[in-house]
Amino acid sequence: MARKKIALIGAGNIGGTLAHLAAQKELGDIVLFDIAEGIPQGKALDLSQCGPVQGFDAAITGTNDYKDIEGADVIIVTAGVPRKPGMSRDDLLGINLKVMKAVGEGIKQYAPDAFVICITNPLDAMVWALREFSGLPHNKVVGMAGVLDSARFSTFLAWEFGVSVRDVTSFVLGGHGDTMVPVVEYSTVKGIPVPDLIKMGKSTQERIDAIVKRTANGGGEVVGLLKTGSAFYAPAASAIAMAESYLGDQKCVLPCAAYLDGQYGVDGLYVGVPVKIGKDGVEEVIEIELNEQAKAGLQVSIDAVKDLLTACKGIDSTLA
Ligand code: A3D
Repeated sequence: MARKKIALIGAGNIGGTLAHLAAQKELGDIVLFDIAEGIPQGKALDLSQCGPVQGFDAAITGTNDYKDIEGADVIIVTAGVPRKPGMSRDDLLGINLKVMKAVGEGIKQYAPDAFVICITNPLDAMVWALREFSGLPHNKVVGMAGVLDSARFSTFLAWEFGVSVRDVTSFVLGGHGDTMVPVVEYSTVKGIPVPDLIKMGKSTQERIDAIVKRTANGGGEVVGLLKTGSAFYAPAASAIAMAESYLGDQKCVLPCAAYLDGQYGVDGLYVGVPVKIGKDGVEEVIEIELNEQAKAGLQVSIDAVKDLLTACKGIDSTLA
């Protein structure tokens, strides 16, 4: 069987971490692409030299030429600019929209059959624009945000309850931004919903509310500490989980920014919802019952995504 090919567009902090994780897991051969000359080549060489120590066989190459992504099975896009302290994700819109155009055209020309995972911010708008520019089917282009946001929520819940992170399941819906909706009712410790744990005296509503708030600001908290960039280890791990579900036809249910055509009453937008990822990409959007508060939160989030798309259309007339 031919080895799979993983193309990483953007060889910065997340791109380099993605390459390391994909190599360790032997997901396939890896091509690191960046416009910066020397960075993808240098990282590829350094990572290749991990192989003998760590015992992986993946071929890792760096390039500045889109031709080298030809035939990729999975493409993960991190190209663009990350946040600095004081910047919102939306401040990145104008710069990263141009980047999505170049990346989308490269994918369209060289890897139209790939499963594409977008990470570039502002996520819900960039994944939509990338899909538009690439022309790939909607089920083959998806945004990574919910897996990371849920991982942040789960981490804080595990700390709160003093349990293993493996026992915590949590759900975050909506856009990747301050309007994201962590759904407490669907978040559990070994199947016990968080509201029941509050009733059992294991935490209080106030403490859970604070965790919800911290989750929504999870990226900003890391940016504030790093000062020179944004989170990259957990974002990379999250995208790799999505790639593995596709490559292995695992059919994992993962919260992702997926294209909605009617589900949750939304048409023509990418919004964070639970989806099933298997060999056909996004195989199903799972519509869960939401309480009134979550519905209202989701609507705020959807409106914020709509505003971003209007801004994109104002910048690039081909998107209108
Ligand atoms: P960084 O380390 O700066 O890497 C970005 C790379 O993109 C750099 O190496 C650039 O040279 C490269 N680049 C810029 N323009 C182009 C282009 N036109 N073509 C190809 N490469 C280009 O950033 P990072 O890896 O930390 O973050 C990458 C993106 O992910 C940013 O937009 C972040 O905001 C975003 N991000 C999203 C999440 C989500 O959960 C959605 C989390 C963390 C970061």
